This record gives sequence, structure tokens and C-alpha cells, in this order.
Amino acid sequence: MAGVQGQLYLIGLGSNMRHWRIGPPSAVVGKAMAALEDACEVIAASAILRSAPVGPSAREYANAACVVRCALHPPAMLDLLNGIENAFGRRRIGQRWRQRTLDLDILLWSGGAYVDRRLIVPHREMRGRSFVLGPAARIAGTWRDPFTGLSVRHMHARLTKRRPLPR
Ligand code: A4P
Ligand code: MG
Repeated sequence: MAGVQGQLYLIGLGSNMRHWRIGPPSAVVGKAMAALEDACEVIAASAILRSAPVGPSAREYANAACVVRCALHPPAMLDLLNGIENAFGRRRIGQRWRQRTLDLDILLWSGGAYVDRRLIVPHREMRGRSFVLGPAARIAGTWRDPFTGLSVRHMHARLTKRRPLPR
């Protein structure tokens, strides 16, 4: 997917904690999309879907994805996303995968791959997670992983068609 002007990003959003003012995780994700809209043009936004937690947290997540266009290059985009996470009360302390008010990930970027000390794009866990690929496939199904060449729709289909091995 190539932008005529600016950079295109596929962003993954997730929350599994109630925010004292905003409300339940689905409302947090909705508000986060609105916050993104203040800085970027939101070209497509998925529905906000409920998903069972992957990892140690017991609480259900709300997940969504959106495609945004903006002038920011990847490091500045990460700063923007971290700023929004912090504004929603996320604190970077304690164990990884603890409950979080809001998690914003850069899944794909129109420039292809980007790697530096803080940032890896495509997101390293994207390919194996249906809570990421499910919402993403609804709005960016034809966007391809620059490393594998597989489209988001294809990656999602592979994941959902996977059957448990016979015993
Ligand atoms: N970072 C590197 N690459 C990226 C990228 N592409 N996008 C760095 C965003 N950040 C990136 O992230 C840690 C650091 O990763 C960032 O500061 C940035 O420099 P984090 O969001 O603070 O850490 P984290 O989220 O605790 O770890 P991680 O590995 O990002 O967790 P995930 O992958 O975000 O997964 N189950 C359901 N159903 N739904 C969920 O949304 N989410 C998680 C967390 C677990 N289980 C879930 C869900
Ligand atoms: Mg994250």
C-alpha cells in the first residue's frame, strides 16, 4: 500500500483495563482512535472487537486496527503513540504483558521494514496473533508483509485455518 502524500501506517490498538474516566476497554480503544485522528488522517478503522487474553492476564481485551496517513516517519510515529498511551494512564513498570490501559503498536508501514534500537516494523508478533490480524484483515486485507510477501488477509486465513495436531 503506497501513500500519495505522507506515510501510511497500520496501527493495532488494544486495551484490557477500565479507565476511571473513559470507561471500559472498548471505550478506551474508541477514544484512542479519536486521539490518533487529532494528529493523523484516519483512512480506515475496524470495528472494536472483544478477544480472549493471550498471555498471563485474565481480563478480556478490546482490540481494533486502523490505517492512518500522516507526515511522521516511524520514530516520530512511535513517539506519538507512546504519548497517547501515556495520556491514557499507561505506566511502563513491572512485568511485560501486565494489564494495560492502552497498547498501540505499529503493525505495518508503507515504507516497508524499519528497525532501530526502539522500534521493529513489521511488529514482531503480528503474524501469529488473530487479535491483531482479525481487525487488520477487515481494513487492510491486501497490504503485504514486506518480509514474507503475504497479505494481511492471507496471514489471517492461515492462522484461523490452523488445526490442532492429532494426538
Ligand atoms: N516497539 C518495538 N517495535 C514496536 C512496534 N512495531 N510498535 C517497542 C510499537 N512499539 C514497538 O512495547 C515495548 C516497546 O516495544 C515499545 O516501547 C517500543 O519501543 P510495549 O507496548 O511497551 O510493551 P508490551 O506491549 O508490554 O510488549 P509487547 O511485546 O509490545 O506486547 P504486545 O505485543 O503489545 O502484546 N491478548 C489479546 N487478546 N489482545 C491484546 O491486545 N496484547 C498483549 C501485549 C498480550 N495479549 C493480548 C494483547
Ligand atoms: Mg506494544
